[in-house]
Amino acid sequence: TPHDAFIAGLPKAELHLHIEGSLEPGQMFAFARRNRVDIPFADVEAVRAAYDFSNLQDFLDIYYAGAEVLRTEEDFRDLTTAYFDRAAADNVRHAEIFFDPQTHTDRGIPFGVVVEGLLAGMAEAEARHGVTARLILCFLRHLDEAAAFATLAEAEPWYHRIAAVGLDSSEVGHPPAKFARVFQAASVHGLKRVAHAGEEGPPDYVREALDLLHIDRLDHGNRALEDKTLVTRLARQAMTLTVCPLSNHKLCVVDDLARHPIRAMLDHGLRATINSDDPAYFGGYVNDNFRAVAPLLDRAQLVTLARNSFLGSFLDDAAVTRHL
Ligand code: ES4
Ligand code: ZN
Repeated sequence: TPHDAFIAGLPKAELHLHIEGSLEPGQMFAFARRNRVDIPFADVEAVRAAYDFSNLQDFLDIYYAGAEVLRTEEDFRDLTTAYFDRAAADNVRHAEIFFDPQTHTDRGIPFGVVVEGLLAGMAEAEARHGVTARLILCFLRHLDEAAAFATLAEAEPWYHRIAAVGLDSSEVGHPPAKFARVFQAASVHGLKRVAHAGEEGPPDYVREALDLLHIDRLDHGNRALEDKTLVTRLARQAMTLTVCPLSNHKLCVVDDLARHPIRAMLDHGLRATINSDDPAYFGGYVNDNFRAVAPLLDRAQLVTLARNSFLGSFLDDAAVTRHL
């Protein structure tokens, strides 16, 4: 398409990336082999064939199964360096990556193994590519408040290495209100706050994320568009939305990429960004996600999206200015 070279050349930040969702099928087999873990797939083609989802839960079941091959600090380090190699190739200059500690600690992998592996990968990526990175600790919202508090406590030795807490997994039935006290505690420890909201859940969940979790950034937010008052509020407060086009299509949040609401979001004055979410599962990295919606946009809007990714990042003002 005509915008391809232009998209590739834009410096970008990625603000919505689940590192466990960057596990490519080939890596899944490599980690399974070296850790002697059984996986229920014959080959890479069989894995790809299983990636046909009709909603978020369909995907999550397979995503949590895939994460079982991740066992050692080296696995988390290698997963992270591989993601950053691909991101750097897309001219991603900064990334704020989610991790799901409960997916691992609930299998007996120590919190420290996970986070030290990720941090080692981030340091290696910065040395190789000059790309900067931050960590966002996500709580699994299908688990209870006590489990989230326990995870926050386990993270205590690493608070200075973690930029923010987030909220992910099965949205409907697990409203932000369930985690208001955990997010309050995280903020007392100096952590910023983000949450998935309005992906499958209603506009009220977005409002709760604002009012009860005091979020600094909104992950997805698609369904906020159903509520005019909410859109005005998000625009007025310059809330960053981390939008994920290929994810939206694969999970049937959007039935046709040609009708993706990214254009409407920008037209409403929302600070939208483009992100890959779980690139190994949804069919592409950041540039693929830009390309998926590029037919709906002009060059100025592509620039706005890339610029928004730095404005919406947790980099300090001086670093943001250097990127713009
Ligand atoms: C996720 Cl797309 C999405 N939504 C909610 N939770 C998630 N965890 C990983 N990917
Ligand atoms: Zn996500």
